[in-house]
Amino acid sequence: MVAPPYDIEAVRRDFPILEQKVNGQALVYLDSAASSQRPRAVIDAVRRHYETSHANVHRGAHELSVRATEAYEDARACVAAHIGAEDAAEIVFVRGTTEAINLVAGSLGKAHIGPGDEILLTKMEHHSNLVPWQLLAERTGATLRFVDVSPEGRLVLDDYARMLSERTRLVGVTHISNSLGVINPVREIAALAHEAGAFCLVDGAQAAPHLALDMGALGCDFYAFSGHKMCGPTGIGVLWARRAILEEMPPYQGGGEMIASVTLAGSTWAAVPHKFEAGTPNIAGAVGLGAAIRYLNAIGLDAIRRYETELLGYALERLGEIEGLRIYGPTDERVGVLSFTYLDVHAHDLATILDQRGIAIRAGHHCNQPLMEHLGVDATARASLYLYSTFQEVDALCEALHLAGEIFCRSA
Ligand code: 7TS
Repeated sequence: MVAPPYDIEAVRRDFPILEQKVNGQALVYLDSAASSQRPRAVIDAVRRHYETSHANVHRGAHELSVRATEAYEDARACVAAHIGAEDAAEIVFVRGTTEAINLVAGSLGKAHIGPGDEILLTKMEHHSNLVPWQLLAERTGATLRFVDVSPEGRLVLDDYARMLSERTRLVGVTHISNSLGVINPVREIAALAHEAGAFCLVDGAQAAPHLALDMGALGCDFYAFSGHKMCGPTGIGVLWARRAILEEMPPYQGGGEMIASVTLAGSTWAAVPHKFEAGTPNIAGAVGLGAAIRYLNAIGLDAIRRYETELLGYALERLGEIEGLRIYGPTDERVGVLSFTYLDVHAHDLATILDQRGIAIRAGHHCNQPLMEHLGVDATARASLYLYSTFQEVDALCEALHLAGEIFCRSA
């Protein structure tokens, strides 16, 4: 084992929640793909905002409102720099990935997608990159089509290239699957979508926590992610889109903050991104997300990726030694989101047994029901790793799985 690229013990001390015992055992938190934990830097930034700077934004009539507006817009600039956006106006704050995708479906979808048009998705999409398009298809008469997933757990790219046509209006794809852990070649996917004249939306919920992102290099049109999976608060997320596209899109929700002027006869819209931020936004959430990004960058996403890759290799090896355990997804081009089935133990029973030992994993369909059907399972257990996960935690997981296997075999 090579020395970790950062001081893992110091990083763990940054996360107060990890210090506790659960069910009498040291907490082993392996559910970061559902929601990561927050470092003290984020908790403190949110507390400081409420203690010193909170007021409503963009109203500017008094000092606190000016401070709150500056903090909110600073967070936007921080996100823009972090993902290589050309302009902070390309960052729309939303509740999370789900709302970002609903925004695109509700706005661009309504304006640009009609009967006979096709929306091309994949069989590995999270429900939040599927159901908004189903709703849109119902309303508009558009057709949804789905790129296949290979037995190894990768997108079948030949299939994708064949399915694209002049009818394809939008391609929606997850950057990293929340069940298979696979990293999809989104740059190539976006380039092919553009050749066919389609927009490309990337669901970055599982990628933003792990990968250094550069919107210019990726080449997609929309990129969505959530703060709470990358050490930030819940209820804050980001839709990035090219400014020219955002300017063309009609508003998503109406209300305060998003207008230039209102009369009883009609309204005109504020400039982007405010046109898409109706109502009082999650100001403290944005401040917390800015703090999370600064925290991750202080460690370095490349260092985090190197450490996680090392840890993932170890986890794949150790889990691979357990008889009767099957891991889904490829062994390379992936992150440490590890879905598995074990003997005939139901995933929920497995999660309960592990929880008794203080080990938190997720069990279920992971909002991936069509993918589960494709894999021929109802549910999987899922252990997910992040920058604060350790080799000892992987050992604890494997030990607990051995124990669960023994209990199961005795009772079977
Ligand atoms: N897309 C992907 C790929 C996701 O993994 C998730 C959440 C979402 C979208 C939705 O994000 P939200 O923040 O708007 O809820 N995934 C999971 C998960 O795997 N377990 O819990 C939530």
